[in-house]
Parts: sequence; C-alpha cells; structure tokens
Amino acid sequence: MPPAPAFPVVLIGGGGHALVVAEALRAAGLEPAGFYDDNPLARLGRFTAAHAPAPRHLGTLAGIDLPPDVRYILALGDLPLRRRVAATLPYEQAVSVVHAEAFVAPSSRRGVGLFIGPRAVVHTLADLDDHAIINTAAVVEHECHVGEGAHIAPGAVLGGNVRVGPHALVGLGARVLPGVSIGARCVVGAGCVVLRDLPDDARVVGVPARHLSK
Ligand code: JB2
Repeated sequence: MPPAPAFPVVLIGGGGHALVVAEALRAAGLEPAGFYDDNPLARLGRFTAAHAPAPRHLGTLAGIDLPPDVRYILALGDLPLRRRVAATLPYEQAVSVVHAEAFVAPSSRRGVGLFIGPRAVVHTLADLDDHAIINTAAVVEHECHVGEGAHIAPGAVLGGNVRVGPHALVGLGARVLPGVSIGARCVVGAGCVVLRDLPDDARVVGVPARHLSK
C-alpha cells in the first residue's frame, strides 16, 4: 500500500493535460483532491478510477484561494495561461508530479511544480526549472537545462547540453541537437530538427528547422 499523501493535491486545470497529470498521480497512489477550471464541466470532472470517483470542481482559475495545507500542480497545457495563473499562486505550495514509470537521474536538479510523464527520461545532471513539463516519452539528455515553465512535448528529444529557455515549447517528436540553445518563448514545431541556436521568440518548423516569418 503506498504511503498516504502528506497533503491533499489539487490540479489547476481540468482539460487534456489535467487528465494525464491525474493519471500520474493515481499511478503514485494519490487521488487528486479536486481541480480548478473556468469550465465546471471540464473533462477531468468525469475521470473516474476503479477505486475513486472523479475529482471535484473546486472553482475557477481567477482568484484561487488555496488553504495552507493544500498543494497544487499546474495542469494546464497552454504556456501563457500557465504563466499567468502561476503568478497568482503561492510558490511554496507547488508540488511536482513524476510518473511512476519515468526515469529521473538522481544527479539531476529539479525545481518545483514539475510534471514528468510516463517513459520520460531526465538524464544525468539535467537541470529543470520550476513548472517545466517533460511530457510522455520525452528525453532530456545529460546536462540539459530546461527553463521555467518550458514544455518538452511527447516524444521530443533534447541531446546532451541543450538549453531551453523559459516558457518555450519543443513540439511533439522534435529533435534538438547536442549543445544547441533554444531561446525564451520559442515554439519548435512537431517533428522539427533543430541544428542551430534559436533566439528568443523564434518559431520554427521543418527538417532542418527553418524560421516562420512573423
Ligand atoms: O484562457 C484559456 C482558458 N481558461 C481556462 N485558454 C485555454 N486554452 N484554456 C482555458 N481554460 C481551461 O483549460 C479550459 O476550460 C479547459 O478545461 C482547459 C484546457 O483544456 P484542453 O484539453 O483544451 O488543453 P490542455 O491545456 O489541458 O492540454 C493541452 O496541452 C497538453 C500539453 C492539449 O493540447 C493536450 O493535448 C496537450 N497534451
């Protein structure tokens, strides 16, 4: 029997990403204590488990007032929205959710509020800042740095020593070559192969990656 959680954990968001975060919590033996979403009928509210009812809707995203004994995980996939909501929440009450089937190297450094999905790899001496998402089967190789709130999407691979700036998105199945730096708020399209550094706010697609015009 897994140990009982020290604190109830609520999810901020109730859509697709929240479903995945809730599944990971359940895989760790924890039941989500509820969720906040502007839509009271969001999908998480129908996500039952064999042993548990669906998480309860607790309120909207504006003005979340968390009791001090409650912990939260941002479970919204939209990066600007995550950033806005994170700014309204108490830092010290954020928790990370790491799927039971992720590999996380003991030598890695991990901030708070992270989500690390099933079959994800966070390798030797990798450095993850707060609220980053390392999604299903993503690979963050040795000595990478993933900035605050950045999202490494399912199946994306960062070679060794890659730097990903805050609030950047490395899309589904994208590849970033070793040593490359991705600037803040960049969007790397699905399947892209990034060979060279990207400045802040770049948007790239294709193989090899090419910039989209504004
Ligand atoms: O301003 C808003 C907003 N306010 C509340 N913009 C957006 N996009 N969503 C808002 N919400 C709530 O966030 C919605 O009521 C809804 O319940 C939730 C978004 O759910 P959705 O399933 O559309 O997306 P998601 O953010 O949970 O997941 C996205 O990102 C994941 C990383 C999806 O693209 C997933 O496929 C992806 N895996």
